[in-house]
Amino acid sequence: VLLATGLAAAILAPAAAILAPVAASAQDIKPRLIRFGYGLSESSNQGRAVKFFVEEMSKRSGGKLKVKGFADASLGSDIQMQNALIGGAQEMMVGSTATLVGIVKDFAVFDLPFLFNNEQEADAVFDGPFGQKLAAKLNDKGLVGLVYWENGFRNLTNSKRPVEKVEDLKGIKLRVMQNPVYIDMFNGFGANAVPLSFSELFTAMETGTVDGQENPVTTIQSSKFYEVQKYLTISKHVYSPWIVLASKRWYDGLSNDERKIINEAAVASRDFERKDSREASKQSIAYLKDKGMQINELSDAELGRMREMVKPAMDKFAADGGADLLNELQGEINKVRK
Ligand code: TK8
Repeated sequence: VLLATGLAAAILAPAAAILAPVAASAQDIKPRLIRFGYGLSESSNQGRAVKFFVEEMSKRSGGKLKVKGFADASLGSDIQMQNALIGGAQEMMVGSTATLVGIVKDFAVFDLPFLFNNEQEADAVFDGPFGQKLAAKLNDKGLVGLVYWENGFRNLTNSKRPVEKVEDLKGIKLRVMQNPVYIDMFNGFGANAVPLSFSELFTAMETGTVDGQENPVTTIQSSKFYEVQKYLTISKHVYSPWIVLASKRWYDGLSNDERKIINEAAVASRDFERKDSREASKQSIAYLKDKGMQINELSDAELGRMREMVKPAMDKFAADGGADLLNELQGEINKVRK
């Protein structure tokens, strides 16, 4: 049988090659439904990029690979979805790398504050060998890390008072992602860090369970945080990526052609998402001001003080076995800076 199949393939191959540009059917693609979960709303930058990915997958597979996006954490929080992917109950998702630290601890290196100066440095590191090496560590854990999208530089909001100096954070109950670096960092600044999933955040702010949070301006806009938060402080304390993940169990069962389509559509979605997010973020400040938020920027002097105050959290990360990783990351960033 094998021989016969081989022979048939050898005879058919030239014909398939001729037909290839016309028909995706010459490729080994089965009709599939792919559930793609995410935490933000459909109208957010995340939602727009998922929509782009859905369309790319359809185009590239002749309509066979049907991706369905599930917005607003309707399939679960980042951590719940990661587990669903590992178990094979869900095919794909996008979420913060910061919530992956329970699975691959090394991702915490990206949560350390004030590493990247701009988006171009981030792109080079995430798309380069360092970002790829970390993504590859997910393979043993049942996940495939496809591409990094931009979440963006994170800024502070709260309902209590303007934060002009770090002391203003004192006693503020600040929601952070479920990640030890964030907890240490904000406790170090004098806030009371409260780890919580993103899907619980709006209600927590509305009911006063927490006073504030930190996220990029695009998210503050698309998740309507301005309805429950008065003060926005531009601090850009961390550059935060999203990562597009696939269930390894599911991905391994696909044909080479199907995997190729997914990988290429993921790269196309990355390029679309970064461009779109960067354009959108330029409009966000004016939008949020218009919605009644009081906005201030932290001075360089104040940011310098924060860098000092966060040293214990950095040292703890290094002492916890992260020293080499941090050095390596800083080395990669320096390469781009040159
Ligand atoms: C959305 C999250 C969000 C992240 C957070 O699911 O939790 O604050 O910034 O984008 O991944």
